[in-house]
This record gives sequence, C-alpha cells and structure tokens, in this order.
Amino acid sequence: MDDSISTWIYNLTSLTTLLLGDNRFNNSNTMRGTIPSPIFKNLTMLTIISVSHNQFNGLIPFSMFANLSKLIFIDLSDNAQLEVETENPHTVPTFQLQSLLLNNCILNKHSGGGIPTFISTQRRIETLDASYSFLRGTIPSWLLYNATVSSLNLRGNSLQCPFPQSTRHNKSMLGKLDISDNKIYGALPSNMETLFPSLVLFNMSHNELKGTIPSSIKKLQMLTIMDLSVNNLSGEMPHGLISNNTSLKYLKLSNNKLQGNILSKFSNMTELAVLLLDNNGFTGTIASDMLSSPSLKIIDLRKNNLLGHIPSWFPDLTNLGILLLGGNFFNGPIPLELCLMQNLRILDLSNNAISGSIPSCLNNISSWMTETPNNIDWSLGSQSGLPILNVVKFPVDELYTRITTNLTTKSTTLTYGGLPLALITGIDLSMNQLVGNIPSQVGHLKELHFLKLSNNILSGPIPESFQNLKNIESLDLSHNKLVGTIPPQMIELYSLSTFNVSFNSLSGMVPYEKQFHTFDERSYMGNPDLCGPPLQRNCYNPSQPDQDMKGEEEGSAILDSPIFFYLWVTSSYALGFWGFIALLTNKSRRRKIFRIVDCCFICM
Ligand SMILES: *[C@@H]1O[C@H](CO)[C@@H](O)[C@H](O)[C@H]1NC(C)=O
Ligand SMILES: *[C@@H]1O[C@H](CO)[C@@H](O)[C@H](O)[C@H]1NC(C)=O
Ligand SMILES: *[C@@H]1O[C@H](CO)[C@@H](O)[C@H](O)[C@H]1NC(C)=O
Ligand SMILES: *[C@@H]1O[C@H](CO)[C@@H](O)[C@H](O)[C@H]1NC(C)=O
Ligand SMILES: *[C@@H]1O[C@H](CO)[C@@H](O)[C@H](O)[C@H]1NC(C)=O
Ligand SMILES: *[C@@H]1O[C@H](CO)[C@@H](O)[C@H](O)[C@H]1NC(C)=O
Ligand SMILES: *[C@@H]1O[C@H](CO)[C@@H](O)[C@H](O)[C@H]1NC(C)=O
Ligand SMILES: *[C@@H]1O[C@H](CO)[C@@H](O)[C@H](O)[C@H]1NC(C)=O
Ligand SMILES: *[C@@H]1O[C@H](CO)[C@@H](O)[C@H](O)[C@H]1NC(C)=O
Ligand SMILES: CC(=O)N[C@H]1CO[C@H](CO)[C@@H](O)[C@@H]1O
Repeated sequence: MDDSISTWIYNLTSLTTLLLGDNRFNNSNTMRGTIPSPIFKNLTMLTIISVSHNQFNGLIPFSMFANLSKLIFIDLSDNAQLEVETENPHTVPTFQLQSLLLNNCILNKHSGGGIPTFISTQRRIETLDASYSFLRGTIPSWLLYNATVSSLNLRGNSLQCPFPQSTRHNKSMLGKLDISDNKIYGALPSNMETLFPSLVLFNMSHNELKGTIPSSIKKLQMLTIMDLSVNNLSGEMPHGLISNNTSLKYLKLSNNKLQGNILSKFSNMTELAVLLLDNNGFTGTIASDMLSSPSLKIIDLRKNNLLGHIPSWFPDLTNLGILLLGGNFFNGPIPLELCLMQNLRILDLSNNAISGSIPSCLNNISSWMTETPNNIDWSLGSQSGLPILNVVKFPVDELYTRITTNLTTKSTTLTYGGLPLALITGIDLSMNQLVGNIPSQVGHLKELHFLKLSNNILSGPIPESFQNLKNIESLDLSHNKLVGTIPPQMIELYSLSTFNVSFNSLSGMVPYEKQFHTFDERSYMGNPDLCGPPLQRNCYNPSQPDQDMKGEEEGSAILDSPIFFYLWVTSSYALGFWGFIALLTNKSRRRKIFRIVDCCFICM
C-alpha cells in the first residue's frame, strides 16, 4: 500500500471515523508525507480523526478542521515532524471536542508557540495533551480555571511564567495536571484547596518553583499522586501533609531545599505507598511515630542530613520493598531487625557512619534468597473508583532507573540485565565504618543483583560462598582490608559484569577464566600480592626459588599459574604420572592441581 494519504478518501463523504493512527505495534504501515488540507473539506460527518504515530511532515493549518462540526476527537500526536498551526488563520471551529491530542508535534512554530486559543471556546473538552510540542510563552489563566479540561498535560515544553493566578473564576475542574519540565517560576498559590478541589494527580517537577509548599495542599481530598521534585522549594513540609485525611499514595519532593523534620508527628499515612524525599536538607532522626503506614513500599531519604540510629521498627512496614537511606549521618549498627523484612528488595545504607559488622542473618530475607514473584502492585486505578486514575500508574520504570543508576556502577536503561525493573534486588552498604568479616551467609543471597560493600573496614577473606551469587551483576568490595585469595569458584558467576576488589590486601592468582576474562586490571588495583593475568605481575618468578616456602597462600598462587601447569606436564613425563602425584602430599594443593587439570581438559 501507498504510504501517503490517497485521494480516494476525498469522496468518502459519509465517513465518520478516520483512523490512520497508532502504528506503534504495526510498523509496516507508517505513513509519511504531508496531509493535504482539502482532504477533509467534504468529510463533514467525521467525528474522530486519528493520525497518531506516523511520520507526517509539513504544516497543517488547524482551520482545515473548522467546518467539521461533528468532530469530538482529534489526535495528531507523535508525528515529530508535523507542524500544526492553530492561530493563523484564526478560526472559531464549529465543533466541540472532548479530546485533543497534539503531543510530540510542533505546535504554532510561526505564531509564537502559544497554547491554542480556540480551546477557550470548547465547552466540552476534557482531555488536552500538548506535551513535548515546543510550546513557549505563558499558561493562560483560563486554561486552568475557566476551561472544562479535567486532564491537562503540558509536560516538556518551554512555558515560562509564574504559576497562573485565578482571576474571577476560582475553581478549576482539573483532576490531572502535569506541567512538569517547563520553566514555571515563583510560588504555588496558597489556596490550593479552593482552586483545585478535584486534583488527583499534580506533577510540577523540573520547574523553577520557589517558596514553601502551601499547607492547603493537605486539604486536597482526592490528591493521590504529587510530584514537585527538582524545584527550589524551601521551608518545612507542611504539618499533616500526609495525614489522617489525605489520599496521597505517591509523594515525590526530591531535589529541593526542604528542611526540618521529615514528617510531623501523628502523621497517619494509611494510603502512602511511595515516599521520595531524597536530595533535600531534612534533619533530625526518623521517629517511630512518623512512619506508621502499612502501605509504604518505597522510601527514599537519600542525601539529607538525617542522623541517629537506623530505626529497628522498619519491619513493621511489612510491604516495604525499597529502603534508601544513603548519604545521611546515620550511625550505630545495622539493626538485626532488618532481617525480618521479608519483602525487602533494595537496601541502601551507603555513605553514612554506620559501624559494627554486617548481620549474618541477611539470608533470612526471602526476596534475596528465593525467586519470588514481585508482589508490588503498581497500578492505582480501580480501587479508588476515580475514572481519571484508570490511566495513571506509578512511573515505576523511571523510578527504578533513577534508583539503580545511582546505586550501581552500570548505567541502566529500561531493563537491567533483561529483568523488569521492579524485580531488581541489591544491597549497598558502601562508605561506612563496617568492620569484621563478611558473613558467609551473604554469599547465599542468590537472588541478589548488586552488592556494594566498598569503602569500609571489612577484614578476613572473601567467603567461598560467594560462588552462590548466581544472579549477581555488580559486585564491589573495593577499599577494605580483605585478605586471602579471590575464590576461584567465582568464575561460575555468569551474570557478573562489574567486579571490583581494588585496594584490599588480597593475594594469589587472579581468576582469569569464563566471566572473569572480561575484567581488566582496574578491578584489582592496589593489591600488591595479586598476580597473574590480567595483571602485569607473574605468579611464578624463577629468580626466587624459595617462593614455595612462603606458605600455602603463595604456593596456591603458583599452582594456579599456567607456567606451573606446563612445568607439571613436563615433569609428569619425566617422573611418570603416579610418581608425580606422590609428590603432592598436601591435600588442598592436590585438589587445586586436579582443578587445573580439569579445567584444561574442559578447555581442550
Ligand atoms: C467535494 O465534493 C464535491 C461534490 O460532492 C466535489 O465536486 C468536490 O470535488 C469535492 N472536493 C474535494 C476536495 O474532493
Ligand atoms: C467553512 O465554511 C464557511 C461557510 O460555510 C466557508 O466560508 C469557509 O471557507 C469554510 N472553511 C473551510 C476551511 O472550509
Ligand atoms: C469563562 O467561560 C465562560 C463560558 O463558560 C465565558 O463566558 C467567559 O468569558 C470565560 N471567561 C474567561 C475569563 O475566559
Ligand atoms: C472567588 O474568590 C473570591 C475571593 O478570593 C470570592 O469572593 C468569590 O466568591 C470566589 N468565586 C467563586 C466562583 O468561587
Ligand atoms: C513527573 O514529570 C516528570 C518529568 O516530566 C516525570 O519524569 C515523572 O515521571 C512524573 N512523575 C509522575 C509521578 O508522573
Ligand atoms: C488525625 O486524627 C486525629 C483524630 O482522629 C486527630 O486528633 C489528629 O489531630 C489528626 N492528625 C492530623 C495530622 O490531622
Ligand atoms: C489512622 O487512620 C485510620 C483510618 O483513617 C484510623 O483507623 C486510625 O485510627 C488512625 N490512627 C491514628 C494513630 O491516628
Ligand atoms: C527470620 O524470619 C522469621 C520470620 O520470617 C523470624 O521469625 C525469625 O526471627 C527471623 N530470624 C532472624 C534471625 O531475624
Ligand atoms: C574499582 O575501584 C577503584 C577505586 O574506587 C576505581 O579506581 C576503579 O576504577 C574501579 N574499577 C572498575 C573496573 O570500576
Ligand atoms: C479521606 C478522608 O477520610 N476524608 C475525610 C476528611 O475529613 C472530612 C471532614 O473533615 C471528611 O468529610 C472526609 O471524608
């Protein structure tokens, strides 16, 4: 089929629905070229036009739809090269739309990039999406306060103005307001509850808001999702923002300049599931009466000024799956009670002043031990009975990307090692003052995807049990005081793609087979007693004939080296096989040799 709009459409005068859209799932049919404006002249019965997800280009004057009086739905979205002009020529359309979707088009490029003015004549419009459509200028007050729109999305434009003030018409019909990623500056109105009584979703992240969060927000009875992250908001969080009487489930205030205690006393967050307050200036301790919400699934308090001990009552939050407390001033030990958190998937206590040793009961946490289906339900829809929520979900992928890019050395994209993001598990205890051995139980957390223990004072060996970390993708043990060898069985960790044991006191031969072939010397820096490829240091140095006398540790390293293997082959010939084996009095050394032999037979 031709991929441009054919002329035969012109004669379908009784056509009511024109769907040339949504080729997302069927890319064999993407349409290109321009949309000829005479095409619609005779199609006066049209109620629905959708040409979304194509590659139309050129400029279409919106006036070409003006005489199609039955239109209720126009979707021109996701045609990145398509210019849509609504102001010139200016027309008052004969239709009354319900939905207008112009996202990912180029809107009013030659008339100042303003919001289409004809919308103020639309008395039935409910949905307007003009996100990512190159809008400039201001948000007119009528759009918020004197329009029938209940779902407004202007995300990702360059709108630059203070938050629009209400003039005479104070009450907004808006249920969903997303003006994130623009340049809205100034303060939020103090009378939010009178202005937006129907608000369910409010996203103003990535703007230039200043001032405090108006305490009237807590009176918004239906507010379920609020994202004011990445602004310049200051002051304290309003008392009771998450109280008895709000329906807030998702609160994100990350990357602002908020201060004071995290939550006022007596907050009763029965509904709250996601609390993201990272990168602010919150102070004080986490008091037990603050977090009494059985619904909490994610807590992110990273990079604040919180102090005191890690609370031992976190297990009371039985649904908590992600607990991120990194980058604060927490001290004291890791409470053993954390081992009761059966649903914990990601734990970040990094960059604090936590002391003591790593609890040996971490293998009690079932989501790190057994493959469990992810029991976090991310949809918000039906149970709240609010129709607008049917299309609202937690932006869980975005969330996980943010969480895991900071935690791992990998830059994650939409999936992490092919996993749905909501299934990632990991522990980050780096940059603390942890002492003692790494408990062997840690090596049994076979569902773990990342483990960061770097920059502590951990001593003792890397437990041999680490060979059981079958799903580990990122393992960082650098900057500790670990001794002994890198357990050679770890070469079986096929998922491992980031490995770092730099700056310890490890010795012996570096495993350099299978997965470990992909790691270079940057994984082993600052361990003067490690040897063998990929390091420059050879394990066997013939100028030091008494090397073998230096004990088992060193001896094993030599046995592990390929040079030794060749020597062994040669001497076996000379002595006869059994004669040579008889020389191997030491049991563990014998085992080591058999392992080398095994390996080489397999390799051959
Ligand atoms: C519209 O219809 C009239 C008659 O039905 C026809 O003469 C005219 O060419 C049509 N216009 C277009 C643009 O097809
Ligand atoms: C719409 O109809 C009016 C009169 O019926 C006509 O003057 C005008 O040219 C038409 N506009 C378009 C874009 O077809
Ligand atoms: C508000 O809408 C009404 C119609 O519902 C209209 O008459 C009035 O002019 C509008 N006011 C503003 C400021 O746009
Ligand atoms: C608008 O607000 C003013 C004062 O702020 C109030 O007097 C007036 O009654 C309000 N109008 C409506 C329609 O709510
Ligand atoms: C709010 O908007 C930002 C940027 O546009 C987006 O990344 C984020 O996912 C949105 N938050 C919610 C809760 O929808
Ligand atoms: C919560 O409700 C109780 C009584 O039900 C009340 O005493 C308390 O002040 C309320 N807390 C907030 C923060 O509104
Ligand atoms: C919290 O709210 C629930 C329901 O809204 C109520 O039953 C419970 O008593 C409240 N608890 C406190 C401590 O206010
Ligand atoms: C392990 O978890 C069970 C319940 O799941 C609990 O009863 C037990 O005390 C926990 N053990 C430790 C050491 O935390
Ligand atoms: C391992 O850690 C050291 C010290 O933090 C760092 O310099 C090095 O680049 C890391 N190696 C890899 C492979 O990331
Ligand atoms: C969600 C909730 O409990 N809302 C209640 C808050 O308080 C007012 C009265 O002050 C009730 O009408 C709401 O139902």
